Amino acid sequence: MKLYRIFPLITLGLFGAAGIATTPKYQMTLLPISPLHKFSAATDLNDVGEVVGTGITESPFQYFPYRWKMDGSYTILQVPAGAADCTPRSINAQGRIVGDYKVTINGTTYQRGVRWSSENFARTFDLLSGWQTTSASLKGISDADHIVGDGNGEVVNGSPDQRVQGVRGTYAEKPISPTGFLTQDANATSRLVAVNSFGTAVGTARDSQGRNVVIRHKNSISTLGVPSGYQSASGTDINEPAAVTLNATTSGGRTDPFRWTTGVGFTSLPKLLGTNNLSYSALGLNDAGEAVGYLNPTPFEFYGVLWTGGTIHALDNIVANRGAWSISGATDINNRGEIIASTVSPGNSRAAILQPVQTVQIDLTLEDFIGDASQKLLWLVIRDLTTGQADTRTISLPANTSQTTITVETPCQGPCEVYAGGRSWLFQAAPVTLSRFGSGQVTLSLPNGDVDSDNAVTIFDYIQLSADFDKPVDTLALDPDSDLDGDGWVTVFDYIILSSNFDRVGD
Ligand SMILES: [Ca+2]
Ligand SMILES: [Ca+2]
Ligand SMILES: [Ca+2]
Repeated sequence: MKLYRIFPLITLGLFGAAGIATTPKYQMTLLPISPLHKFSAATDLNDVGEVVGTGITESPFQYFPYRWKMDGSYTILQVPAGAADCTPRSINAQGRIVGDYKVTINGTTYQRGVRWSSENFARTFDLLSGWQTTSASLKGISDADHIVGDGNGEVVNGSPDQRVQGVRGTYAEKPISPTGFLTQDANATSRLVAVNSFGTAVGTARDSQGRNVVIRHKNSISTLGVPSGYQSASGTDINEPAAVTLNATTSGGRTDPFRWTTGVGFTSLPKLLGTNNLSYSALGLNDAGEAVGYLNPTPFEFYGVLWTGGTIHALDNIVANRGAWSISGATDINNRGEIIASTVSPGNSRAAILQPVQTVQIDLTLEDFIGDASQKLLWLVIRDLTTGQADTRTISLPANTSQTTITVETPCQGPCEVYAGGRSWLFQAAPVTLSRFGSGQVTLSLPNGDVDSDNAVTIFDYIQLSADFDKPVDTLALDPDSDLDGDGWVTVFDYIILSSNFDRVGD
């Protein structure tokens, strides 16, 4: 939890790598947590905007499993009986989740794997049944329901094997199968941390020279080795094209970020200018090959980074609204370019989602209005049809106009709907598709006549207008919207507007 910012960031933003012409722009949202929890951390996200991680209490530190959705809601997931420190590690497109928890039996603490259905039912408390396991964890689930992780205690010839090894299976079936080791010495270990929907997993194992090397596993375990000149390496993520992120460590103890791709092999990921001697870790990868991770110049300093378009960005430099929060790391990036990050401010540490910023231009007309539109607050809602996220704000038009163009930035992306309405105007919706960092345009013309603001022009609007009839608007204590056209009086012209839109219902 101790994440200090003491490293001067004078070089950030001065990266000289060739690549994209425009700087990506991101918006940050802290993920909500229960008032019972102080800190939070995110571990994984899927392509429909669901995030998993933990809410954490302060004294003592205890970890509770969370699933967040982009509609702003969260669920504290069911915890196995007797479990402590329950952590979801991965979520797939179907909303299925895997992770681990700790349980203490007769004074000994065991770690065990767990999986949750999309309905929040913790399905498997006895993962690795038949093993005498003290340590088991599920680390990854693919969109095709492959599960990978690690565990010890496989019973071989009647006795448990205490060496940690990779395990894999599918969401629906038991038991989980062991992957074995690269070598058969007493210190052998293997672990799997991520899997793609073709069933190819990535992880780390000790080889016959005692080095940690990057491994893949589909039908059997195989080594990718280590980048030339490095002492050890560990795999961190794999995408659908089977590219891998990994980190390699020098004899001097510096860790460098790499990608491995089929037919190419290892490629080092760029560093921020002037930081070549500092350690980096690449943690998460999307299908386009974008990666996220962190720079840690000392064991206590962390700065989140994004690799995209052949260059690197410090996340602090490309997030528009982070306020007092610094972005100390990023765990994964999905195919929409959304990033789960850890953020720190003095005394606190919270999980956040970073989303690409898109732009929408709305050409807006308030029908049948000649008054001062700046006095009429309206609602504008941009809804992301993929994630359910609703970007809601109030708007007002300039004085003495009933028509204007409003340009707003939004984290909504892909197929979206734009709604505007409120006061005496019916809500109208228009579809728009927003490519990442792109822009779109909609035209909305809002019918007038909804005196009581229930988004329909009905007899009740007629009754209210009748009650206010022939009065100046400044004498109407409760309902100035009876003056539909904004000329200051409730007259026959307002009746005509209401009549012409009678029985209409807003979107
Ligand atoms: Ca990933
Ligand atoms: Ca109405
Ligand atoms: Ca009027």
